[in-house]
Amino acid sequence: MSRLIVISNRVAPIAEGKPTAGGLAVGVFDALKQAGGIWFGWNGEIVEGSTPPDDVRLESRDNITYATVALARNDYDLYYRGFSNGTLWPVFHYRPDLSSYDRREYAGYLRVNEWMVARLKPLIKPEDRLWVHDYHLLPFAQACRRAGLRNRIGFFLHIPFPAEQVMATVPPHQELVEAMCEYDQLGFQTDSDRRAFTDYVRRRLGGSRVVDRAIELDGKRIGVGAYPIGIYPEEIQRLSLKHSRSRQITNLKQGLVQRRLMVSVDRLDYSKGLVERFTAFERLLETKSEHRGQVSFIQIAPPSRSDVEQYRQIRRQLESAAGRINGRFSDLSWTPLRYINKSFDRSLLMSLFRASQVGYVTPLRDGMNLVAKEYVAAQPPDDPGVLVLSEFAGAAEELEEGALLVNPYDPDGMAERLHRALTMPLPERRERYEHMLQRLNDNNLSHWRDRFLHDLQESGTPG
Ligand code: GDG
Repeated sequence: MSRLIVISNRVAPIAEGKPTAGGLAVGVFDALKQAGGIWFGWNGEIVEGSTPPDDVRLESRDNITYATVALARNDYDLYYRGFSNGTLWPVFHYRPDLSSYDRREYAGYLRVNEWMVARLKPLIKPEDRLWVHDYHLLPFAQACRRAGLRNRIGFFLHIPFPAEQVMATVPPHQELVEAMCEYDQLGFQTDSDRRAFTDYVRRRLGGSRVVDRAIELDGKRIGVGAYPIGIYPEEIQRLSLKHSRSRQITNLKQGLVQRRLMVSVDRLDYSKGLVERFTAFERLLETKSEHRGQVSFIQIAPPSRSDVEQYRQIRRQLESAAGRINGRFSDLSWTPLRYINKSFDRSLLMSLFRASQVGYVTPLRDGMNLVAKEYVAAQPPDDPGVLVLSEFAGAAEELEEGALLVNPYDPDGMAERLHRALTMPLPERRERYEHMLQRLNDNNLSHWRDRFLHDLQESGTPG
């Protein structure tokens, strides 16, 4: 089999032969280990100034070569902080109001994509397959073609693809979608995202024809599919048991006595709907007084992208909401909300999921949301908790029959669903859990990877 070359903005840090980060990193790592190949991308290092160091750091372990580059401060500002996270991220999450556009940043984004291709090119053999990940690298294939690379190239978008009119708020939208059409195979998280993309191509890029799971554009056929990313449920179940007798979880359970626990874990990001979630929890305590003193809500939110203003703003809003709720409802022996701004060990998180009666996962928009899937997989099968899930998370397309779906813009509706989750009888909880677990097993992480790589293999006409 030909080598696999994975390209992502960040190359995940590796500890003890396994990536320390969640879903994507583990899936990519396993695929690479099987096929053998290269993982190329930024190593997280920023070098002061405007000239990036040209050297590629190579490190080989197992079957994988990690090929990483540092970014110049100027490129980090334009490509990463600017166009990727200041323009694309908000628009792709349906928040054009939070997006800002600057031509210099866009030019920097294109330039960094080309620069990365130039660094990677000497490492590529003609028969290698390339698999590019996420919105930082939309024009990567175009830059590859311009550099003369004729390999098969696939792309997977981890975040939503917005509806045509929303996409059109990014000034160079057409150029970007045309650049995406230089890939041989495109992958989206859900069928709605796939449709949003093909709608754009059909309506805006004249002369194209959308056929079954592919688009034809200027005589070229581009595969377009939905590949919902999964997890390894058994691994999560195993991790969730690792800490079940640890001091931290035991202390937590002792502190709760008869209380019920609700848990949320998100990067601190406005797309995750944390303010709306806090408001709905407050509404629950207002309207259903029986939960006062009885329910504890733990929100873990490690800070992210704190050098982008919108992220600093959301942090201030949450601090104020958490203070208000606790000020209003706490008493001497009960604090309703524990809002924690730091990250935790993965297995401790999974044990916390297991110890919680409600997984409260309510993004305003999310490509998939792996926390929702991990919460389900971590449950004790004989006494599972309930997943309260936003209808705007990609995961809702797979879990709609088992989860209690909510509209995160409706605080009263959310409070009602929370009440229902907290009072749901065991037989219903079990039935819902078994349904969801079945879906997670049917579409685990290997399935996601294999389906994408299979379609990439069948796609395009390289050479
Ligand atoms: C993007 C898309 C899509 C969180 N806090 C800690 C921690 N985590 C882990 C979670 C989970 C992962 O990070 C987060 O994944 P999500 O899917 O929830 O969200 P994004 O980071 O926004 O990811 C998303 C995903 O890509 C994959 O395609 O699902 O829609 O936005 O695994 O458990 N892990 C540890 N400590 C923490 O404090 N160890």
